[in-house]
Amino acid sequence: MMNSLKSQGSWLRAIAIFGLTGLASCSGTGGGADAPLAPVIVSEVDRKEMVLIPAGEFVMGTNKTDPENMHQKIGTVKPLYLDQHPEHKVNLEAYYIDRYEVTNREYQAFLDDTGYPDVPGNWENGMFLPGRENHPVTHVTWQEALTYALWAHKRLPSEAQWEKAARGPNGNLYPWGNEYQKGKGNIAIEGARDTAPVGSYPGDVSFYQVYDMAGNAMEWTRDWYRPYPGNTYNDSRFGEKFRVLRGTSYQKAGHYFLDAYQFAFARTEVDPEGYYENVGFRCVFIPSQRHS
Ligand SMILES: [Ca+2]
Repeated sequence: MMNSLKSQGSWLRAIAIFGLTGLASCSGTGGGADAPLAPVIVSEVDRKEMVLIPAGEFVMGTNKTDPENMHQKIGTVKPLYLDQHPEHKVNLEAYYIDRYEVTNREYQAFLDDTGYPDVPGNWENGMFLPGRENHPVTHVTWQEALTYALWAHKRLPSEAQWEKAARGPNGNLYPWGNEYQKGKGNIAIEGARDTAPVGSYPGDVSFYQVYDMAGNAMEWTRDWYRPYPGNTYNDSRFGEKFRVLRGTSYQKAGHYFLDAYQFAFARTEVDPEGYYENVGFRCVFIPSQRHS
């Protein structure tokens, strides 16, 4: 990953306060508080299609192990799977999640509307490159992604929200099922070796019809890198130092092409002040948190 740092100032806090007081803005949920939730909505601010993930339990994490010590063979610091232990059930209230990753064009609308001062690091002269309007925005820090989410009256997904949307109600190992199938997503050498327009890999789709959860850009979640309840793996990196990315990406470098990183429960922790060429995001909206 390419990584560098950006500074954040009081401007972010200003929009955060605005966002937290203005969570009321998605259409299509259909009237009163007791009305059934629509399966699909279009959010009013960024006009993105969002898919309902119904309330209920799902399977999070895994009990897989790495008996061959593959992580030593590939030279990674972190043992495989241990930070994803144990497999456990999580009950979430209903929420909506963007069907697609946030695109360059959508991020441009955010910049135009807010005057936010920092543009993604791969843009030129304040604009994304020609022909890339529907590619996922990348090179954005965690706080920039969060600021976009607040502007759109949404939130960044928790790890649990992201993982449920990817695995579905039956705990799929991959968004599309339990068997890895090459070419399903824009992943490493199987794909475009670059970001692709969102949704352009029709096989990279989850039970809930959410796209690009295996590949294209990795995605920020709002969560710190912490152990799951009942986890016994003692990692000094746990705590409020790193934010968790979910999914893998087009990037072919490093170890991310290995099977262990393709599972829908895989976690990648990174410095939230960095920005990365293969990291973007999508947002969630929680109907019960709407203001009346
Ligand atoms: Ca993705």
